[in-house]
Amino acid sequence: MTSLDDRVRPTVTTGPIQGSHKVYVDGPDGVRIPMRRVELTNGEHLDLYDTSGPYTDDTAVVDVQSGLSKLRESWVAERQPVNGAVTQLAYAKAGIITKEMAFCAAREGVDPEFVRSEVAIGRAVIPVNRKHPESEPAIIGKKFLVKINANMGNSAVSSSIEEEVDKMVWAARWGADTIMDLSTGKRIHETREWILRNSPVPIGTVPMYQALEKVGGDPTKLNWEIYRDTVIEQCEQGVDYMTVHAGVLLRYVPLTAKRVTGIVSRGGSIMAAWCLAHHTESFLYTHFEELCDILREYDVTFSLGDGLRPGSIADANDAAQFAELRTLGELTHIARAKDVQVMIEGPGHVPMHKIVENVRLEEELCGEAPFYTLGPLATDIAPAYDHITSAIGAAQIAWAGTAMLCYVTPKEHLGLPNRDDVKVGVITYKIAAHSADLAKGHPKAQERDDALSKARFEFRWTDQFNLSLDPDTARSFHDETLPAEPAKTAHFCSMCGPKFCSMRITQDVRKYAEEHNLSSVDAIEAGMAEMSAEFQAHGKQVYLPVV
Ligand code: MP5
Repeated sequence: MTSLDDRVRPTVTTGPIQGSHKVYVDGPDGVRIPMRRVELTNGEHLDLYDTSGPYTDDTAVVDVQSGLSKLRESWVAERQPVNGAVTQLAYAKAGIITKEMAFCAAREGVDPEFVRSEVAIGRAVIPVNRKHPESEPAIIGKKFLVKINANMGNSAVSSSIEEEVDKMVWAARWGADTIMDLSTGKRIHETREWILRNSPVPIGTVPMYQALEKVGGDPTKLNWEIYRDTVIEQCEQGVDYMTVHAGVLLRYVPLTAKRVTGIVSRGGSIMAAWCLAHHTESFLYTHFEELCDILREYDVTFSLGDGLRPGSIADANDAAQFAELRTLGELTHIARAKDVQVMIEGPGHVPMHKIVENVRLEEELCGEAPFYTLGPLATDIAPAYDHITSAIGAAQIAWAGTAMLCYVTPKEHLGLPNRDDVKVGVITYKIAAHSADLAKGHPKAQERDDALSKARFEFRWTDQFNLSLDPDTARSFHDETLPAEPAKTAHFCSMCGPKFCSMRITQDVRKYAEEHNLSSVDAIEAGMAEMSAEFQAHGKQVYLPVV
């Protein structure tokens, strides 16, 4: 029996990304790791990290009405609690390598013991609610590949369950490592159920949004009991991590009074309104230990929200932002002592010269808990291009040690993203994350760049497309001007034409060197000497008469 309403009929994209197919590689402890294999025309292949789930497996039967198969069901059922807890953190502290840890290790190409030790000290998290057995575990921490999150969810103005399920599958297809369902409109519970039962990646939420809906949208009517019951409801459904804005304290609210953009976090502004209306400390803060006890039962990870993040360049790194960060640090240590996994959310809008300070402070105050930032946007002047303004900041903050980047789509500040915006956001953030992996010297990151560059230099156009983050768009751009099949092996494209292709000219130089048994430098010199002799032979004239 499925819990999904059969009147809802989503259609999702299935089948492999062009030029690749799903393979499963054997990992430690009997786990099988899904990978995306790109077959190259020179007989080689490259296996890529794959977040897309069974949807890209040609042999899998996809039925969204019944949901994905429950990969982790037996893993969860087989194990006993340690010290009364069932969290990855508790197991890691006890020296136990779980199947989830083994799975993450194989995905990242590292030793399982390394995964365990990073989780044990809280520098990495594996967000895996026991009640979300469909998900394929992923590890978030600065010693691992930089991850990206894609936000979705409806609003009171726009979207349906069908659209949100489609966007979820679509985002995972293009590389989203986690997805947040930030629905604030109608049918929040049902939308989330559909997403959870069909998502191959961990799902995050902000429970406050649904709690607010339960009290008719009036923040002053909220209370701990309604919030707590909403959290339990979402834990039961299988949400893997939850944003909790527990660092917005009553005394911090006045610190935002002179800001250019005030409080831009939805959760943050709701809590500030509640604290002011009741002139009482936030119930998220005063009940934090109880909240830990709930999350611990399910192994739900905290994503401690940055309710006071800067929403403009002018407000970056101000007193309100850093006061909250200090409180998030205090809460991190409380949660960890209770064996609950923790990530810390970060900004926002920050100019480039103020980015690194954010990471250093977060690491110091929050004991290196994985940092999870929203961009940041490096400038405020480009609405409609904020996937780019934010990817500039995201690449830098990831390089400095941020573990997960929350994407920003071209619709940011303007409207709810559609399917096309979701893809642009995901690809843009894969660029930022991968650039940081390269700069951090992740051992396997450069393999893909090298394979693509080699294909480019050797005019293996199809391989160049297939190795790219977005093969469909790369191919269609090329084919816009040179659609014929022979152009797929031609030694030029329409950018420069046949005579001006630098790569072809370089190849000619190399060929010349080989034929004349010379090194490249010798070949250039020999070639110049040959040209010089020709020049002399023609009477040293720069311009020769046309014959
Ligand atoms: C939110 C968000 C919700 N947009 N992105 C992440 C990574 N977490 C949470 O935002 P808000 O505005 O703080 O409620």
